[in-house]
Amino acid sequence: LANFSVNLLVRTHGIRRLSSTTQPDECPVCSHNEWDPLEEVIVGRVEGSAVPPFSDAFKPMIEKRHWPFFEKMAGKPFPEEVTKKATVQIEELCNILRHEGVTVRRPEIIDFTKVYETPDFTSSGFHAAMPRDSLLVVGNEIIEAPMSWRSRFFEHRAFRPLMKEYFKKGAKWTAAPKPTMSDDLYKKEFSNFTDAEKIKLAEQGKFVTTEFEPCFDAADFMRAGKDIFAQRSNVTNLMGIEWVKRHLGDKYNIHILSFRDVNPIHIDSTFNIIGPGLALLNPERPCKQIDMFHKAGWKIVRPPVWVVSDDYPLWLSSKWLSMNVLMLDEKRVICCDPDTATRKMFEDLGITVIPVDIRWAFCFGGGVHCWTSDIRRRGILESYF
Ligand code: DAV
Repeated sequence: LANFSVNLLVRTHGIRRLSSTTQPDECPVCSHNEWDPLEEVIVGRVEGSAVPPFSDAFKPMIEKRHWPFFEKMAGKPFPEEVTKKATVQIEELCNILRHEGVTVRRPEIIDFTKVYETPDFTSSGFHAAMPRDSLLVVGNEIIEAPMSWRSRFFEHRAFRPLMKEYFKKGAKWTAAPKPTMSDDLYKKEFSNFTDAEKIKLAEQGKFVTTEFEPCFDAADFMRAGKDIFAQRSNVTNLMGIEWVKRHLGDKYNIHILSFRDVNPIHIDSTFNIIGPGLALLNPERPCKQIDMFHKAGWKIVRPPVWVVSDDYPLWLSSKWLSMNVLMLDEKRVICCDPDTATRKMFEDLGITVIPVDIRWAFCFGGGVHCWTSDIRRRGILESYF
């Protein structure tokens, strides 16, 4: 009976939303920014995931204390206990999204332990847990990012049934040029550097990836209508950003941002735009171009440090996944297990927090923003900058 009432509630809610709103564009894919009212979202899956091979591209991004884990587990499934707990927590995230009237879509379950070989390398896979990393939605178009880790070369396959469906219904579907991911794309020596050296190298524009060929992860791009903010990171190079810029053309302004960050990978735990002219900036990662936002009249908020117990093995990220939040609209945020300070920050901004505990899912490298990719938000292309 309980299940039945839940279903009914969701359906009624869904119908009410549909009838009371007008989608300006009939295309199933339409999202211009990170905060317009969310209507459809892809939520990743942890089932089938595998620990990536401890490659030259991957190793420098992992904290030294986790190296023994990766050395031992490379190519194997992630520990079952953590996978199970994360699966349950992500199911709960999906339920919460449905209750808020959002259509939730999921990728296929794929066995990522399977080894593959290209003319340039041999690898096994990673996961389809973070659609934000691999799918860049710009208006009616979905761009499959080329990625830069060999373990993510075939990740797009988990999303292909959805891509085909969206394409049939009118979406524009693009696959960015696939890198060879040959040895020339990586600086082998990078894992030998200390944190201080890596910060210095980043300031000189040097990262694990070279400029041998374009590469990027979608999560290094943050959308605010006609302005899109990108960072050169360990997984996104300048050629990759240039490819996105030329591909999107004059309709969009692509700005490159840089931060003081020992391990730049994905912009959304560093700089997360949560409303028109409103962004969260990681207080430990100052932005060199921040004045341009002040000049544009934006409000830049530095979130508090999040307290998460060390019982959660954050193998692939920092604790700053706390600011990796998903906006349901300008006034509602889905936020993982907010502490008092985080809650107060949102309340002071007039934003209602919808909490969800996905701390076990954090262990796979991403927060709520990473775990999702918005497919449709109700709104039009505007300029906010
Ligand atoms: O801790 O800034 C976040 C990675 C998100 N995919 C960090 C890494």
